[in-house]
Amino acid sequence: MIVNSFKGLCRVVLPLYSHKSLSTNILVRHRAALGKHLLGHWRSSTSHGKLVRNGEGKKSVICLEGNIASGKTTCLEYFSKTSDIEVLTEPVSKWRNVQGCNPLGLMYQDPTRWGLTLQTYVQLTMLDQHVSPMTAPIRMMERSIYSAKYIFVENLYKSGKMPEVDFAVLSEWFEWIIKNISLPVDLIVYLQTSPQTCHERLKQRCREEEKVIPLEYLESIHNLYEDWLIHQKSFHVPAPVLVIPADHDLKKMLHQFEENREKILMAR
Ligand code: TTP
Ligand code: MG
Repeated sequence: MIVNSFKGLCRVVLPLYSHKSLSTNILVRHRAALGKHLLGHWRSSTSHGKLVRNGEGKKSVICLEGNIASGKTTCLEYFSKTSDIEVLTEPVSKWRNVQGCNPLGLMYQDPTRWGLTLQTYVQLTMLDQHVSPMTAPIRMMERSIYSAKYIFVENLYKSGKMPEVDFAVLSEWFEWIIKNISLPVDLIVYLQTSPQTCHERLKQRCREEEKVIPLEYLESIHNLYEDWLIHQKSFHVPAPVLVIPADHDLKKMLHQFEENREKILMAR
């Protein structure tokens, strides 16, 4: 089921930095650093003096979304066997170990203290994935910078576990990023599960940090996902949504992935 067709609005952009509050010195250094990072991967668009990635229009980006343990990695692994697809799994290992620290574990132990720390790092690592040069005509990636903000940050804040000032700082960062940097997404594949199924899978998988996750947490994440991608009443949806029911066993899921192959890979 394709839920909506909205695409491309935030397709641009690293503006040439002319923000009044930046000093010339910072401006020059900023440009130089950006130039170094982006050289070869980006070009200035002719119309608005904005930067977009070379060949961006010819490639397609598919983001896999769904609750914790909904089967995103399994789906990615399945499609990684297809040629011409680049698969980017979520950088969970980084979230568990950044220079010897474990922000994911800390967040689950004390969300109020460490939520901002984890989510700042998640936002950085997701941004890094979105802007990294594509190595194939199709990219499939696990989650997106959008769900990190619209689902996880939102959940921490709404449940009273993230202080208002932390939420405000993260929100300003996020808004700046999506306004100024091109993060094209052509299709969202939503693996739709019941929170109960995810809870069962979590228990089986037994990731150390996640042992403390109660069913209610998965229910909150589920509701935020449904409001965003199914009812489309909470936040901007950056691409059309393909929904795949994902409560089934592995065999049936693989079958469904195959059945949806065309729809997924024709995202362009
Ligand atoms: P998931 O994105 O759910 O990855 P997964 O590998 O568990 O899912 P699947 O089985 O479907 O492949 O997230 C991994 C962990 O990171 C999980 O405990 C939730 C947490 N997390 C946050 O706390 N904040 C975030 O912004 C994101 C994206 C994840
Ligand atoms: Mg995964």
